[in-house]
Amino acid sequence: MSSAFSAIKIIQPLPLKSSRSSDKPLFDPFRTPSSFLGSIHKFRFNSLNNTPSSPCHLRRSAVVAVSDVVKEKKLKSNSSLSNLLMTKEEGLEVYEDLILGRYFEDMCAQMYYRGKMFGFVHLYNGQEAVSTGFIKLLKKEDSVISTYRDHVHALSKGVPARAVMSELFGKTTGCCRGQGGSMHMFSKEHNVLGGFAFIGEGIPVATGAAFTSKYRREVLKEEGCDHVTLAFFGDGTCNNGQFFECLNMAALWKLPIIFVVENNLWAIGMSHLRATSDPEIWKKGPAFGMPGVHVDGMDVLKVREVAKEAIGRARRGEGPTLVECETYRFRGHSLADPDELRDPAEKAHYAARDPITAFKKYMIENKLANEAELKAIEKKIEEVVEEAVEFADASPHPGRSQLLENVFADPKGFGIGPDGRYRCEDPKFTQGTAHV
Ligand SMILES: Cc1ncc(C[n+]2csc(CCOP(=O)(O)OP(=O)(O)O)c2C)c(N)n1
Ligand SMILES: [Mg+2]
Repeated sequence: MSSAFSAIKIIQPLPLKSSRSSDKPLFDPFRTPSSFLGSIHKFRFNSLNNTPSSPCHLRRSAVVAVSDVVKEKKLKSNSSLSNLLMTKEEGLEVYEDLILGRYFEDMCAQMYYRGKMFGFVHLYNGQEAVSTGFIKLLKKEDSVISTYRDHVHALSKGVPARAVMSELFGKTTGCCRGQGGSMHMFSKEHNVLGGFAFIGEGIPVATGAAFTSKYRREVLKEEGCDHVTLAFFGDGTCNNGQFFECLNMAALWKLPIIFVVENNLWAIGMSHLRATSDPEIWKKGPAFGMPGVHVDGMDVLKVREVAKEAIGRARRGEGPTLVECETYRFRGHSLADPDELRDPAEKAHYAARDPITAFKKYMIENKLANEAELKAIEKKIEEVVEEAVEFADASPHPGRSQLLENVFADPKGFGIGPDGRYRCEDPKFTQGTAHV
């Protein structure tokens, strides 16, 4: 099979030549007209409400097909099973993971409004094709780093639904023993190296994880160590310095990392088109010497094709890739957000492109599954999510002594008193009488 990357929007770094040279590079990204986001020059911003006129229309007019390989296969897919993008087993696994992400988040909304969760809770509805498309291709040893919108990344990577739900409930059986909560999913066992509440904070951690893989393989001579790291973050985060610093380091050291940008067009209430000098994020890859790829993030088949190629490159030691997935969140920024800023027409436009509905259609039309098989998966996941809630609800709260655990490397003098006991166990602790 020819490389999907050869056909997708990918630009290799320019040769180092003077712009005055008559010997021009064949493919100059700065000269290639892009239909992405429509023509940026046509935008008219309404200064009162911070919304570009018809952003979804302008943006969607430009979704770039991921690859001719994908298109060709899709066209032929009715005629022969061998032309399909995935096997029946893979398709069922993908469908199950998409459904798990959606049902889990819907349940979180219910539990949040019933007062079972604390703090901010950011849901992933609408963006499932990105998590599933990438993470289901990973090995257990590969790492995933996320943001505060992290539940579904953890689930795709195999953290049990009950451990994620318990974490959200703040219970000891949670994947961080209830100490992390919604924005800080972590599982050493599954190599989920954290959700991070400060935007951009996870990118250097991911870069470090990728450096570890390379160091183990090349310096410690662990030949089997071909582990790959995925860093997930949003469009708004791409205007932070850590993003640029890490692109530089990853390209310089050819690290096995994929920077996965989930461009959902909004950073809380700030439109991406209004906040970013050049909204085509993928272009920043070639600027640092790595491929930049742009994919329709509402289509799990396309995301998966791009992911395969990027993960393969990283595993072969060919270095990092920047992938911009155009996606959309179906709910407000967090469950505390009334979501009044976004245009209802924009929301309806993306709702009609629901990645789960589209994939279900693909499975049925291509006879990869019938309605009954998919229904059975939905029923099974419903039970998994319900069981996760029951488990979380029945689990114990952490003891008071856990409050100061993992806060100080050596808690003596801070969390632990001269008697060797945690100060927070002293009944007077909260009255401000304990000596610290
Ligand atoms: C360093 C830092 N600055 C500001 C914030 C406040 N903040 C929380 S979410 C957010 C927007 C991020 O948008 P994006 O990266 O597009 O992610 P999305 O929420 O769309 O998934 C901001 C600015 C923060 N968490 N961290
Ligand atoms: Mg965003």
